[in-house]
Amino acid sequence: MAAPSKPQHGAIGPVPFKDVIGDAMAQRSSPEEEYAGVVSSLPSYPKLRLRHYQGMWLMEYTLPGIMAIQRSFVPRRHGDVVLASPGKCGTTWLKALAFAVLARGAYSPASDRHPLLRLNPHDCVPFMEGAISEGWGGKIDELPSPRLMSTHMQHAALPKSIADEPGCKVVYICREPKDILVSAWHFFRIIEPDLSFQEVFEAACDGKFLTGAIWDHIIGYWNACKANPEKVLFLVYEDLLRDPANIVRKLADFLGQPFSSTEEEAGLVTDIVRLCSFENLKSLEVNKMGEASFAFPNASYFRKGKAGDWKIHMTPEMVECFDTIVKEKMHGSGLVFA
Ligand code: PAP
Repeated sequence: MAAPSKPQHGAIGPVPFKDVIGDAMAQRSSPEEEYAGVVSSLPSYPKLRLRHYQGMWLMEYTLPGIMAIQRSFVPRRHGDVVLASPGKCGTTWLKALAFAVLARGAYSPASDRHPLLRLNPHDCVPFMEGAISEGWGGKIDELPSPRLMSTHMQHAALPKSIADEPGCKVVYICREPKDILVSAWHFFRIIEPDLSFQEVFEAACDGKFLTGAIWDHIIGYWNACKANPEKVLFLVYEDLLRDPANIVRKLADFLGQPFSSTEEEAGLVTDIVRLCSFENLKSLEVNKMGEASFAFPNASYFRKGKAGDWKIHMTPEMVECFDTIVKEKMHGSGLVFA
């Protein structure tokens, strides 16, 4: 196993978030107390640990972070990159790919010292509202530019500094909504073993999901991408499964770091795809054991890694009901999940 290499003073981002946190537990500060009163006064849906805030049902533990971001998120010069998703759509994969693409100058994707070989992708790219809720806001501020971060916030909930700031790019990933439900159920069962798929399904039909109504989440970023494709890149997990190399090139172009012909000839795209593949990441020691944050083991981020698992979890009635809702909600958007 490669030895950890701490980011050097004056380092260029992105650098692994966990290396910046280091052993600085003492420097942790929490906005939780400040927002605790507000959060506890919000309507709750205990089964999924949700609270109703700004018209959305959201994971309770992320709310202090969301409130802090909305109040005071400051872009760090130009170049911040925010990876966004409703959750359970391949965020872990996107984090690995974006980190490998943006950090390829410092870490060759073929190197046996690459940070993704010793750290879970969530430890390389901080989940903003989660990390801030846990008291790591100061450490996110410390990350060298360009910073790479992630969020599950809906587009309508983003502060202007992320949604409108031209220097802050957003990469969104979503997937077939029925697979989101299935993946979320398997994940959530780790902390709520008695939760049935039926319960997750009914809640989701009612707009109660971990990050707000799934369709609102997707449509928000879809419209933002249509309005400003230079600012928001809209990706779909199934496209990534079909042709990862193509999406990696698209990602690098969008982030202003296209692959040079020398890099193409050297096979960098293939190296990145291989490094971040489901099979490779899942097989790494760090991802077989160890806990990232929020009580979920690293292994829980690598379940099946395939499209269409809903077929073995949903009855024809469930499929019909959910497809009808999604179709209605997305009507007129031009977005269709095949
Ligand atoms: P998060 O919101 O908790 O971060 P996220 O990474 O968005 O989760 O989604 C997890 C899904 O991505 C899992 O799907 P599944 O439950 O249907 O299996 C997980 O297996 C899949 N996934 C994670 N990493 C990869 C990867 N490298 N390639 C393909 N799929 C992946």
